[in-house]
Amino acid sequence: MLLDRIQGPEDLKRLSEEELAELVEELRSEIIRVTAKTGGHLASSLGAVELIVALHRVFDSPKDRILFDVGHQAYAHKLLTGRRERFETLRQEGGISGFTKVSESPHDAITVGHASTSLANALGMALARDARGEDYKIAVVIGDGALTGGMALAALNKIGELGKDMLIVLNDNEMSISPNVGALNRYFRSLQVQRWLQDAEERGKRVLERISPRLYELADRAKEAAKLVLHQENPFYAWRIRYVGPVDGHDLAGLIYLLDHLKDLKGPTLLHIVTKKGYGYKLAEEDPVNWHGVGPFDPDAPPKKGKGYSWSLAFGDALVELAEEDECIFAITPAMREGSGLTEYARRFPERYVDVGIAEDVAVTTGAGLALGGMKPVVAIYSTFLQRAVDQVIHDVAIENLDVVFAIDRAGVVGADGPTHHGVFDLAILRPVPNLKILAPKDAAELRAMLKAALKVGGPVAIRYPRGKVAPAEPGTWPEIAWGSWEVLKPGSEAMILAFGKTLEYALAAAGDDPRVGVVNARFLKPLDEAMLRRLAQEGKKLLTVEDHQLAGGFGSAVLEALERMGLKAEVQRLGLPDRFTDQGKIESLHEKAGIGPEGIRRALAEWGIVLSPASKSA
Ligand code: HTL
Ligand code: MG
Repeated sequence: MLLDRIQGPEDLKRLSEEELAELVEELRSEIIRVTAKTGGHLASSLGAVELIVALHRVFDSPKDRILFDVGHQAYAHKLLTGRRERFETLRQEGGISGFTKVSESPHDAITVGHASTSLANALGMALARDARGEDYKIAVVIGDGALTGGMALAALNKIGELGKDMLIVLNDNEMSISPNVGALNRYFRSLQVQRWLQDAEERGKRVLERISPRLYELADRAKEAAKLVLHQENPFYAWRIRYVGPVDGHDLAGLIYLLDHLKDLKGPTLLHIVTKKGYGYKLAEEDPVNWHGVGPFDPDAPPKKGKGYSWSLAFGDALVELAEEDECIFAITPAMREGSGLTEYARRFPERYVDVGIAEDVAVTTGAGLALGGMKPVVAIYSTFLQRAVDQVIHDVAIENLDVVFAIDRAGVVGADGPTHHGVFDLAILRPVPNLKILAPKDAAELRAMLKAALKVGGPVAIRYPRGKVAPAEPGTWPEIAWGSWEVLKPGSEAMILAFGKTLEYALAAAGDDPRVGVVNARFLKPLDEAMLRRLAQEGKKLLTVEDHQLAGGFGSAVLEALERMGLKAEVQRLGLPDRFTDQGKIESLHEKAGIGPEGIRRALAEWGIVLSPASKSA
């Protein structure tokens, strides 16, 4: 295999054009072979193979900096930059990241996972480069989805003003995870043919002729129209950024030729390439939404998505039922329709559904506006991505105590996506915010009860639930929940484990049927059930808090604060994630490592002389 001979990008420079084409095929096969075992962002990575080969052929990484936005499309980059052997460990515990990561390789220019950060990083790097009088090149790969984020657009605004030298490759596959949204995206679709009319028309013509005779012919015919678009309408021109494209992003020779011409241009240039998500793998091409991120799969069969029922679907199904009854309900997603369980809702209530693009800040403040306009917005957002909208929650929603419900999915450790995606800061972020209430259900029925109650109680309410499976609740049933109440799931004579959501399972498993250890479903995280907490403390119970969240600022901290506030003394131990970033890996294994799984709970109880044998675990 050619790939065996590629130790780094320099080896790529020695290959012939034919060999490069062969290498592209090998990269695709290797990405499919390994992703079938590890799972990962297959469709995005397949669509970027030619681009990545062309970039490494033309630029000199790591001297030149190649930045990948989100970093989920960079598998070919990993394979070409000395990580061939370790590629099998993709997304596994102790293995290489599914995104680019500075500490993993000198070829990874930025550490990513969240979208829309590449351009601001590139701006900063360009400022640093110029300040230090260095002369390396900066190339940015950003998807059409990532370009919907305000951060990307704001960075472009500054890059254009300063005229910093960099090449921005817009990898446009018309897809975010689901079909992309936004006016800019509409505009891209309206671009039938573009020409490179940068300084000399003839030069542009030659390039175009070389890239694609068909495009050249079309361009010639549409010359006047194209000019119009280029000079008067093209939004990048308004940003003072040179625009080139759109060109075929799977034409390797064309890409290399073009990049070679663009790499030395002064000022910022945006090359718009059009690619197909999942390119080269039929199943993924046909169903890019389901092949965006996949678990391990059989390469010859469609992916088994959504095996079983999930927390996301439990939320989405409940919201559909509620929206049938209440015409004021409005659902908002920042580009996560499928992941948030809103596919059916979007189909049923298109007029009360909005995908704002990868713009969590806009999602939250649109919720504020909807509430001010008299609607009942539900903002569905992953815990990790809510980090992008902290000020919007505080400033736009909470200060005026607006009726906005936050459905916080993927709360807790999420597994193979690793530290960029773990949802382990939301409680610390949200707990100090006045007016905001925070809930966490133990099962799908309780999620339904909470969602219904949240829409009624008024003011902002956040409901947090983990990634993964949950048993479906009975449709049409709406269990009542006493607002603010915890629930004793199992009494205990000596110690009570206070847990919520995912860690309740662990608490119950650890406690087994030992009469000394009880378990409380601490489902209201703010406000806490202070009446129950007072009672437990007064009874002299030892309290063990367990949370799938950073220990700092989380639920255990809230319990300590409440005890102090009430002037109560109790023996307390807190289990949660330690003060370091949690690695990628299997959720249960990461939990055990952090000591919040059943073993960790048993160890903590043993500190109090309550020794439970794993065998006492009830079925
Ligand atoms: N919100 C933020 C801030 N960051 C991320 N990463 C997401 C949501 C979730 N997400 C991805 S990949 C992706 C989203 C929305 C779509 C990106 O579309 P783009 O790239 O057009 O940029 P493409 O896949 O090649 O089409 C991940 O979490 C990996
Ligand atoms: Mg895209």
